[in-house]
Amino acid sequence: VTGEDSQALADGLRSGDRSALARALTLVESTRDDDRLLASDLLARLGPPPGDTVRLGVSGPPGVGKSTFIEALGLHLIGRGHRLAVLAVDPSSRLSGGSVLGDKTRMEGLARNRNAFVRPSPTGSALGGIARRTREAILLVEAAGHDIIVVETVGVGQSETEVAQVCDLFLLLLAPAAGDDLQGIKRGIVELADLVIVNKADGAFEAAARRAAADQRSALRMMRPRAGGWQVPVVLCSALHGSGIDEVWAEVERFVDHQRGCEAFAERRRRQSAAWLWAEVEQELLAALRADPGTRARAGEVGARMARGEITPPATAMELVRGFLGRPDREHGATAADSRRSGGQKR
Ligand SMILES: Nc1nc2c(ncn2[C@@H]2O[C@H](COP(=O)(O)OP(=O)(O)O)[C@@H](O)[C@H]2O)c(=O)[nH]1
Ligand SMILES: [Mg+2]
Repeated sequence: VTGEDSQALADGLRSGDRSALARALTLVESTRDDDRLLASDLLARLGPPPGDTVRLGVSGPPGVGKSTFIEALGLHLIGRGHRLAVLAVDPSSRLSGGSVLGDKTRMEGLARNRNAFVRPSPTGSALGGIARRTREAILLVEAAGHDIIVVETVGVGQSETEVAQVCDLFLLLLAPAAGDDLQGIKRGIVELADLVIVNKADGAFEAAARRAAADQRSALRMMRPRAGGWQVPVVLCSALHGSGIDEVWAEVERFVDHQRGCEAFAERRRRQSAAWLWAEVEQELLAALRADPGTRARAGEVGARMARGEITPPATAMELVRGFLGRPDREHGATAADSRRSGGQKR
């Protein structure tokens, strides 16, 4: 694996070669050490990301119509001259064998369109979590000239918080179920939303959808406003019939203008970069620690004593890390801060 390979890949994807983009995405999804190195080299060769892209996170309970909505919104945007990339995030796909097929059939129009690129979630575990792969994938599709990035999650918990960390705007899709109930979506997830959409506002569901939207509006008024005083709007749409899609996009544009106007847009990306940096530091440190023979040996030695309760995992962890950093501190009660005060010399 060489630098020329990653340069060729970078050139290929920047020139719009779809197979180069697909290969690059496979590379950032890989957890192999040599692939990680090449991926990091490739990302470095892409240069700074274009500043005028919009990254949308789309979330909501399974079956609410996310894929149908993304298809409708995506085709609408392509009609307006945009280039779209859809990245699916599905932490369950490893177990279920993937929702890949379902998604592809609901996004047929996009899958066939040359101004769109649809990437189903990879199977297999993602080292470093969803956020890491998704952040890298976003940079790749942006370098390939896509200006609107949609990240779809399955909407079952942890993935929402991770997706909210990588997008400019977090869009929550709800649909009226029997009895106007909004499918028990967690309050914590509603609090992440910058825009709430009540889908399936059509046919037999329409009246229920209107009531659900009104309920959401009053619930949202009770929550504290978002960055820069943004009041989260609630929009009705029918992804199936394509109604309300214009209104949704108008609200997205209003949000982006609002956030750019008060610097919140750039600030959010800055915070996300900082969070990414520390997540990477964590990964690197942990990988180095786990690979360190001395640390492994010491961890093995203390196993039996830990099992007997003679020493605790937290104290042992501290000792292992200090040992790894080359400043074992055997004094009882000493902290990392103490050893910094004493000059932090290797003892
Ligand atoms: N009536 C109605 N059905 C919809 C609408 N949007 C999606 N559906 C249906 O809801 C089901 C789940 O849609 P899908 O997009 O796969 O949901 P996802 O799991 O959230 O991605 C499918 O049968 C869709 O045809 C809508 O606006 N109105
Ligand atoms: Mg879906």
